This record gives sequence, structure tokens and C-alpha cells, in this order.
Amino acid sequence: IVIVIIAVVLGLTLRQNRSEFESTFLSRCEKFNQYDCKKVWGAFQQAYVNKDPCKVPVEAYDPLIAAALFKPQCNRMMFWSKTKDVVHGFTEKRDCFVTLEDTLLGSVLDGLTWCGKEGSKDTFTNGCPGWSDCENNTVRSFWIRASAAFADVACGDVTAMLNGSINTPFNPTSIFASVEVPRFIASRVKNLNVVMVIQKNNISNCTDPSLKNLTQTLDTGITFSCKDVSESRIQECGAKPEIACGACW
Ligand code: AVW
Repeated sequence: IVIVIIAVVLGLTLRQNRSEFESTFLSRCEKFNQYDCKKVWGAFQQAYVNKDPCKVPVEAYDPLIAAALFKPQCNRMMFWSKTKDVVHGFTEKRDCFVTLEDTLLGSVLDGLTWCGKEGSKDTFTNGCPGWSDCENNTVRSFWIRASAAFADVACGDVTAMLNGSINTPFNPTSIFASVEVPRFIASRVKNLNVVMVIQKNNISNCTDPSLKNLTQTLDTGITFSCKDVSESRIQECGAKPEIACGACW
């Protein structure tokens, strides 16, 4: 009897986990009109279900990207690296910029962990490999694929917030440096403007040598600019809608 009870409780917990993930996915998705969320969920699942969670290549998410196309938002696209909180603190309050996490797929999966298992058709949220446990893990491959798709549609003036409180604001191993910047093409992107977020104890700014690598990676024809902006100014601009987007920095 004890074993049966344990089995039932365990079974219910797993089922609940699975449906909880699916309902989070669907309810976040339904905030966006124009998408068939059931279809998007199906395309999402096929990427990792019934697979070893360390053997999900980036391309496994191609059908998902095709099902939930990113719309170009010229002059409003915002990229970031090691500045997630300050960027989203700002974009949450103002309409000036769109980040990956404001798009359908980015907002649906932001903060979530998921994976499949060989021989199972379920989605698990526990026991999934961490970001650097193996290269081709479910979550990491998704963010690389989604970031690539978001960068592919970048156009006009593009903005990126980098962190002035770390040694290498433009880090070659980051998604921004390794996946996004190489996909900006001069025929679509006019200028890349880096906003260097400066806190009290900043150790880098727009003169940082890592930005040299950035300008060297940029497709010829895309101009580059960089502005040191204090974190408090970014917060102020987020809080004051009367400041025009273009006057924030
Ligand atoms: P990031 P990126 N463990 O701030 O340039 C767990 O370094 O790479 O900026 N999660 C991780 C790890 C890790 N070691 N490293 C990265 N992540 C996840 C998409 C985590 O969710 C947007 F369009 C972290 O918050 C940006 O322009 C996120 O990756 C660009 O890619 C970003 O790590 C930011 O990627």
C-alpha cells in the first residue's frame, strides 16, 4: 500500500510538473496575438522530447523558429551581455526597445528549464543538465538558436548594453559576441550603438580594448558608436516617460 501511495504521489507530481510547464508555456504564449500557441508548443516539443538532454543540437529548434517567426523591428532592437537586469528593468517600463525576451519565444521561455528523456514523451523541469554541463543541452541550444534568429532580423540602428563593471565587456564566449554580432549584416544594419552601463565601481568603459575586437568582428559598412551611460541615468529614463527615447543617452 505504501509503495502504491508513493508511486501515485510521484506520478501525480511528475504529471503536475509536466502540465505546469505546458500551461506556463501556453499562458505566456497567449498574451501574444497572431500565433497558434498549440502549434508553437508542438514545434517546441519536437526539438527535445524523447532525446538525451545533452544531445539536442542548435538546429533541433529550426522548426520552432519557423513556427514563431521573429518580426524585424528596425531601430528598436536591443541586445545585451551581462546586463540582463538593467536592460529588462528599462524595457519593462518603456517602449523604446525590444529585446529577445520581449518576443514570443524569448518571453515564453525566459527563466525556464526544460528537457526530455530518451524513451519518454514527457517534458521534465527537474534533473535537466545545467548551462555548461554539456555543449548540446536543451536550454543552451534553444537560446543560441533564438539569439541567432533575433540577430538575423536586426536592422537599422541596433543598440547593445554591455557591462562596464567587468573586465571584458565584449567577451568572445558570450552569445552576443559569438552568435549575434557575426550575424549583423551591412545591408540591413546601419549602426551598432553600444551603451556601456557604468556603475560606481566601474572598471571598463567605451575605451576598453575588448571593443576593438567588436569593431573588427563587425561587417564592413556597419558603423560603430559607444556611449558610457550611468546605471542611474538608465533607471531614470525608465521611470520618466516624458524623456524621449532618443534623449535617454
Ligand atoms: P550573458 P550573452 N549558466 O549575460 O551575451 C546559466 O552572459 O551570453 O550574455 N545560464 C547562462 C550562462 C551560464 N553559465 N551563461 C549564459 N546564460 C544564459 C540573448 C542566462 O540565461 C540576448 F539577445 C543568461 O541570463 C542577448 O543579446 C543569458 O544566457 C544575448 O543573448 C545571457 O548571458 C545575451 O547573451
